[in-house]
Amino acid sequence: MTIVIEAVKGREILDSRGRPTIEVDVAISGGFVGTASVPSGASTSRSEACELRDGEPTRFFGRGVAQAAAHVNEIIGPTLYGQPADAQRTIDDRMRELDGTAHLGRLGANAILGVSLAACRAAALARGLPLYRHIGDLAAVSTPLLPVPMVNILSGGLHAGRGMDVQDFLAVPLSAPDYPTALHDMIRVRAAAEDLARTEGMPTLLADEGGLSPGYARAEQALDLMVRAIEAAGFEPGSDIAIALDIAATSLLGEADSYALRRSGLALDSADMIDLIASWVGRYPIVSVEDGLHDEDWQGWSELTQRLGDIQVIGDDLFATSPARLARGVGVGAANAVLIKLNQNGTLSGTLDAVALARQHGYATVISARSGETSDSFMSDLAVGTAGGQIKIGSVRNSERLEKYNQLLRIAERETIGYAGSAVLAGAQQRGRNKDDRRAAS
Ligand code: 2PG
Ligand code: MG
Repeated sequence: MTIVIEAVKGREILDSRGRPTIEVDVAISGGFVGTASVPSGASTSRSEACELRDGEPTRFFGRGVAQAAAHVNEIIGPTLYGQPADAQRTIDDRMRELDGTAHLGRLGANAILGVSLAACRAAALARGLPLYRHIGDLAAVSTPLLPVPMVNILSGGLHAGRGMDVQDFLAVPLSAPDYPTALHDMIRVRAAAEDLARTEGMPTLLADEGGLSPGYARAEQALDLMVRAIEAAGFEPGSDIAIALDIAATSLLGEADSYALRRSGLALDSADMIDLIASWVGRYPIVSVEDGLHDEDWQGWSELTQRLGDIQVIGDDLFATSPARLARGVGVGAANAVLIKLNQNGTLSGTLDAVALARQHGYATVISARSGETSDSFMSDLAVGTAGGQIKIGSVRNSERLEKYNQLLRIAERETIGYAGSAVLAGAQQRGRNKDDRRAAS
């Protein structure tokens, strides 16, 4: 039976920061309706797909998306009526053609992504399959996998009023044997960090992704707190639970390509930044560093990747979930892992292409939320269906985050689905070998 698109409806809703975003319903034959909504970042790459905002100062401070919603209703919808709903790539290609710009700025990547995801969900319903299974078919991945969650504990940067220079300090479960245990471990670390912050007179108010924002001037203070929280929760730092950083260096750019770490009073060039990051990695149990340098510092990225050796080096703003940028990175040895954000790319098919390319070149993938989110848990199914390996949702607070963690719990009830485990982190195997060598030498 052919299932075809019968109606497409776009609307303006509000996200977790109270800012407008797009929600779309796609109705298909058989009475199935898929609904999806679109996230929005604060620390954005200069290369990500274009989020269309009205710029009308009297509505939502210029952040309205009424125009993007109108594009869904008046241009994209009518073009797709009668098209097969399960032909995801054809739908996505048709929308790219219709837009006609490289970054989807005419119709808006927010409009296009909303339709792309809602159509996918409607097709999954029509096929009677869980969303992750349908996504697995689209991605040609036959064995779904539950991802390792890297969980936000402390925030600074654009997620917390620049209270700290580094944007996010995250915990990574290494020893948990399954997803529910990993999530429970993260809850324990988050609670311990909050207890320590309270006891030490730090604020316990929440940053944009539900983490704490202690506002330390120096990253080392935050790293110390992370280590103490891991210990206070009863874990061995570096063996049971490790640390990941998202430095979000593009948003630190000061004058003449220097990095302005204003809270710590430093102005650094690329080589100094690499030294600073390497010094943190040498002193703390850090297993993953994201966006240590800005999104056009390709030369610096190759050096950073070599220098950090056996840990995970993630490109977020650098790659902007663009297969072309990822291919360039592979060519010059920039990073060994890629952050995957649906709205940086603009369509589901384009996002799946980025995941496939990463896999082909041995880059690890981390499926990621944005700092502005909705209750849509599509990304959880994306992570499982593509066997993405790792997921970054934010902290274990606030419904827009918890809905995504909870969706993974629901999926985890199906015992046929395995758990990725910490071996999926880039560099993990090399780290293991180095440890064995050290043991043998002593
Ligand atoms: C990031 C994301 C999520 P934002 O930098 O990785 O933490 O933040 O959505 O603000 O780009
Ligand atoms: Mg990032």
